[in-house]
Amino acid sequence: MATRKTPAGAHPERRSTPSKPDSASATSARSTVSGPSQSDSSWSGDPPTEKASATEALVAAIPFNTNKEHEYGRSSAEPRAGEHVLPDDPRATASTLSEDVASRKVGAGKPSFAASPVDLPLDRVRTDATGERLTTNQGVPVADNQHSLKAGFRGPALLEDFILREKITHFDHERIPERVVHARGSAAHGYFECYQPMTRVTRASLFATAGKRTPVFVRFSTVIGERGSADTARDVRGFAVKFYTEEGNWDLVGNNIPVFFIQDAMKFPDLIHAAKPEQNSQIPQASTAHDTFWDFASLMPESAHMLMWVMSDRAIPRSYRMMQGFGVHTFRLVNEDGESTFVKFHWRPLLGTHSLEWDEAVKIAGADPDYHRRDLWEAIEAGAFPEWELGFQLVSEQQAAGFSFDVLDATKLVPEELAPLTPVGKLVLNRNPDNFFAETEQVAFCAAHVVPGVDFTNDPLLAGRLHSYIDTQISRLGGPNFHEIPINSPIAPVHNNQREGFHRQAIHRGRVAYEPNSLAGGCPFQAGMAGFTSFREPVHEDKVRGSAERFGEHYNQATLFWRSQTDVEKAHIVRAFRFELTRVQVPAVRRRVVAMLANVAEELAGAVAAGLGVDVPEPLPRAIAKTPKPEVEVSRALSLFAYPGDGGIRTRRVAIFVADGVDGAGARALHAGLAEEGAVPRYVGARLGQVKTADGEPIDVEVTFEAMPSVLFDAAAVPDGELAARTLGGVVPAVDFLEDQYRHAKTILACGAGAELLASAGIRPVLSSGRSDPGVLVSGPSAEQALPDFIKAIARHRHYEREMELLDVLCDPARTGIDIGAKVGMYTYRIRARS
Ligand code: HDE
Repeated sequence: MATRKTPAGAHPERRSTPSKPDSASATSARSTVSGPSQSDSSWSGDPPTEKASATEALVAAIPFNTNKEHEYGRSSAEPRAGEHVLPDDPRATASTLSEDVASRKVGAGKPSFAASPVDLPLDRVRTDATGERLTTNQGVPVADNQHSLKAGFRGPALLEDFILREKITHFDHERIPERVVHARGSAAHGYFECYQPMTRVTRASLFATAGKRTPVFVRFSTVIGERGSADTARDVRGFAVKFYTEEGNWDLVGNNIPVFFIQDAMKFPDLIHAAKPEQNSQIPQASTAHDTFWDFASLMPESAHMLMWVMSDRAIPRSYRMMQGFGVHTFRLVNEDGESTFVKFHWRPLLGTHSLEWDEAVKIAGADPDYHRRDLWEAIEAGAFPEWELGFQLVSEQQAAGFSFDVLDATKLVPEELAPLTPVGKLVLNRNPDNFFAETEQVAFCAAHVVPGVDFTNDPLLAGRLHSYIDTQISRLGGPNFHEIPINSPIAPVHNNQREGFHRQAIHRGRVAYEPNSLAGGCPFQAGMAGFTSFREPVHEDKVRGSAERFGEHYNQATLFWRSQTDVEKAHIVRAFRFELTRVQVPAVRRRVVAMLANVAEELAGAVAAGLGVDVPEPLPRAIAKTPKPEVEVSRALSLFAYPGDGGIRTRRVAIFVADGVDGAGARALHAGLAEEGAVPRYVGARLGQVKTADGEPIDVEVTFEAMPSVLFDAAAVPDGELAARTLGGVVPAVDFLEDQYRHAKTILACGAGAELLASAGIRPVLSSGRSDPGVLVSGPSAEQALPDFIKAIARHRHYEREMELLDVLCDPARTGIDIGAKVGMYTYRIRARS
């Protein structure tokens, strides 16, 4: 390796010594909460392992700050160059392992140390400081980054110190306003691949040919919480996709719930003011469980349908990767002939739709507030790229006119029984951002960003959004040129006569900035029919403020949603309403909500009322006299269990309990077998360090029961080993861990003597009905033999029989007439392992 010339007294440039990738670093990129303390066992590596290993080597190469002793006294006036080491493997200093996933938006993607600017928007602005010296923003090398300029060692600091002032000034202005809604979010790059030409219905270029790939940037978010709030709050999730198409950017700015609270943009500021922390106290953070929200919601009965979704487990997803996305509004697709079809956009995750338990979500908010952010990041780093399928629900204008509801009303969905989904392509997220601020924070989505072939409808909620998004970026991103921020800039060329404004990047050549012109040969010229043309919808009515009659029916689809839920989902909805309304302080508000629910379903209102200690009041009066008969009574697609996914256990986190005396071969077999299936196994113990196994080969504990409690795992295994089981039986966090695994309906395996630990936690492999619990596996001592059944059980995600003790309810969403109130009442007792 060539060594750079270094000034006298400075450190010669060094390179970190590569170390053999080891088991210690093997899972660190896949589960970033903790890593083991030892790194001396052998392991055949893979990219995440190698990156972790290279990072370890780089850090170990600088064991302490060798400059510190030169920063005081006379010698400090002649600063030494900072000690620095070049990584042996460039991935050690890379932001993300997924950097080497190339894409048209992000370029070749390799961490580039040679300055080779390319035209593509993001690679052009990527910088990497590996091996570089520190400079000011003007590129002036900084000799000393420790001290301000002073008149004498003990003298006053000097105003002349432009280096200090530049550094502090920049720091003072680091923050920008957070998004007024959807402030908390996480994002990733990827691509959309078209399955089949959809030219019959749209001229949009991304749907033109099978196999065509369009780069995307996708941001997921919660709505109400601030930028630093916990990921697992009960809330709607944003699902915003920016397609960088050849004909400009298309932003499909959707949610994980297919309907919305309100019908008209006029009410959006009211809705958000009611849901955000209250005006006087700024309490509560990231929660709708307070007076102002429910006061507003119960005075706005059109919110009933959305409230059902938000009180369901949809609002506490297990992962961004395991939730659906919806465009919510009815849009139009327009083909080459100018013909239009109504469309609803649906994203379906390949991993299926899965959610957390409420008690789990609450505990995760403390154990790992970045739970969803970390989950997305880790999956992409590990190469387990999340995927969704895009489906079109196509409806003709004539068909829509015959529906009992109005497709322009965003509080209504189109049941799949009326219009099935046509799969049109897949979305794959395969690269993490390099820099959160530059990409995830500065990305600016806008519901008005459409491309030729996609158009709007007269949905009055959508109309307000077409204005709002650009407007809000102007204050959030500091001016009208936010489209030039690299993450926002299209890969399609941009030419127009818009000029100047804060932070202009483009240097427009020539003297002409108007059209028509002849001095620039008429350029840029309007595209005519090749450009975006609005669908020629005839409009001939009075100018009014008001709504169509069909908008006045508020409950049919809330009832449809309720009826389409399984018993366990219904019980969770009831619990959520009870929780939220218990937090409401004004009894009259609670009563009004129950009166609203009385219009949705009697059993729902009854069960909620019982939890609040009130009788069910008279139902709220309806806004329209005659309720239209709905076309569909039950829609299977509305149950969370309708899409269990592909049945794999990829990226599922599994705890393997270890302590001295554990069956080492069994623990290792579980670790290896689960990793092979793409799961993320971790050795969990009472402290970091090694445990002595029964076969003498030690195991490195990767994380402790306290650092990563049960709620951060999808399943747990206790290998054989009498001494280990006895020891762990006395470790309170280990016993608590198993109790929570049980309580949250997760899979638990105990091999051989490991069953003793289950007994310490009061866990039995049978349900109280006497049937065996499919999620509690008690096997013989051989972990290897137990592994296949363990994997199958984890793939079921949860074993809700434990809650409901009704095996068949999951298969029979049409079931009705069950006394949910009684079930919910019993829930607390039944689910406890020790009862
Ligand atoms: Fe938004 N919404 N919204 N919204 N919305 C914003 O735009 C707004 C609505 C959605 O990851 C803001 O850039 C109005 C429905 C997502 O950056 C703002 C109305 C749906 C995101 C705004 C709605 C959404 C936003 C705040 C009613 C589902 C996050 C910052 C008329 C279809 C995008 C920003 C990201 C963000 C306004 C209703 C989805 C203020 C006025 C319905 C996913 O412009």
